[in-house]
Amino acid sequence: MENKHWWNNSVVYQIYPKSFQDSNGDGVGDLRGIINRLDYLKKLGVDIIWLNPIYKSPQVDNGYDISDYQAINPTLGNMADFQELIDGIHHRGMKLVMDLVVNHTSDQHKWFEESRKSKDNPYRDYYIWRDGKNGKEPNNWGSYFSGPAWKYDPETDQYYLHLFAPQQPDLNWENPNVRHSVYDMMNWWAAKGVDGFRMDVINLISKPKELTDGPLTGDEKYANVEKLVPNGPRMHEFLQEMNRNVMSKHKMITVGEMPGTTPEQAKAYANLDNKELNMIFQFEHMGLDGNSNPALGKWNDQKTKLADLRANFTKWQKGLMGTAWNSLYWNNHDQPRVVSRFGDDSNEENRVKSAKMLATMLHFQQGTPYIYEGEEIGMTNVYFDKLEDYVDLESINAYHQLVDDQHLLDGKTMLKYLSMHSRDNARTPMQWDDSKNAGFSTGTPWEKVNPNYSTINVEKALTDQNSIFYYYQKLIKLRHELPVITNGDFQLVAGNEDDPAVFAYRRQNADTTLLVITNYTDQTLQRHYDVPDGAKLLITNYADDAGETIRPYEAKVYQY
Ligand code: TEU
Repeated sequence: MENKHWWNNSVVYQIYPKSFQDSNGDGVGDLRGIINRLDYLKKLGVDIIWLNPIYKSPQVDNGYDISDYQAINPTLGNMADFQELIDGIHHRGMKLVMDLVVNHTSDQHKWFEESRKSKDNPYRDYYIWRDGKNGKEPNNWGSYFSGPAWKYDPETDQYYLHLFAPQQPDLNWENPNVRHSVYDMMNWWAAKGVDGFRMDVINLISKPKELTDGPLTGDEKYANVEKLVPNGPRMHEFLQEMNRNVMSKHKMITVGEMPGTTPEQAKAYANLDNKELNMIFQFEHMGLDGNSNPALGKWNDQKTKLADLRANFTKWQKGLMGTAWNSLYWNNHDQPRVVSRFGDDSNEENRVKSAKMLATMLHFQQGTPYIYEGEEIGMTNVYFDKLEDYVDLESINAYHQLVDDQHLLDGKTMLKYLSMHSRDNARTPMQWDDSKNAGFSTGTPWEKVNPNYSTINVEKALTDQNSIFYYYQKLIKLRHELPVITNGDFQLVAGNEDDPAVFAYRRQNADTTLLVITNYTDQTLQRHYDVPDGAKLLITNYADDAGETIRPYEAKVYQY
């Protein structure tokens, strides 16, 4: 089967620019730093680079609060640097995807500065303003970052909606001027050569018709907007309009970030008919750990069970097969590091083995894999043990709400949960070598470097043929070479449904079968799988094949 789109067998590499490479010693990564590392990414073999937001921003939420969509944040560089970056990417045969953050802007965006001035300002309706109710917020919604989702603005005696921080007011997508301003801006970037967009919380842009109170469960103080807002009534209309105005005019790749989305919904958003988006980021496999009290949100210390992970991956693989397209990811700038969360970073051998095993489990599925910076060398969570080390507003706010305000957790427990789930785990600087600050910066890094950089770094990975880096390089190469990874059917191996330790599946097209076997545990196991004579061992994280003995964190793939 021919690939339908240019990106069908591509692999994406995600860069968090603030943490990737600082070139001028100010402690913050920048565009020139990325330019200087393009050959490294080329060596890894990725096809597409996705940059987290690089636009002008007060940095309340590290660039997800944009004050000018058509300017580069000065700490990262300028438009000339950007041009050099995109040219450098294209010159190496790679593509560039930008972050598109249009559910909200910064409160310092000129639209909002106008909007808040008066009720009859032409920009008033760019945002969502409501009167208070009995001297309180218009409804009981909570923001993603703790506290209420409304902020009172004395200037006009009304509240505005902010699903994230108060400095991130939500845009009013009901207003056609908002929509067309966004489309114009997207076309402006496309004209600069941008090859696609990763759309931040795009399934939140269409709000429910009535902004009414939501139910409170357990100890919740505010209603959970994740249950109320995603996938609103005009979502498909807006995305189709965006597609007609922007995507249909360019050779683009789009991925919508969509918390709270099921395979059924994904089929409409990322249908192969290409009327809306190419694929979405869904979150189901990110929420399989968790706890029974909804008020604690994502904060817990549970490890995801293989049975849940397998059931979920299988559901998505089968659910979208032939009708829509999956994105495949283990982590990103909002999630803990994959090897710490799903694997085993307790010792060097298990870290390397489990990182490769998890990469195998994911990269042989159908969809587009995303590799988050540092994943390819097995970077781990940083495990800060003091609140003062945390930088991320989500983590700090959650601590204050759950410990100081609601007294639902003691400080020690919350620190443990933060050390496992805080977004800061993903945001510590990229570990390039064992020199000062891991070679990230000659200045003081904006976020502390993980102290394990002397053992885990790029320089070391590149000198070791058995490193995680070369394993990822091979996985990427296999995806480019073997159509079955892109177009093959997905089947769980018979009897694997109930296996608590091993995930085994087949991918199959008319001429090739792959049998993927991954041990999620540190135990040595015995398993029988039918492997035809003459099957070739395509890739493995051990030096040899022990047949029916499956060793700790072993991964192996047969081709026949
Ligand atoms: O994240 C959206 C989102 O759903 C997050 O709240 C996510 O669930 C949380 O970070 C997990 O802990 C996007 C961006 O990826 C994130 O960095 C931004 O802070 C957020 O949108 C607001 O723009």
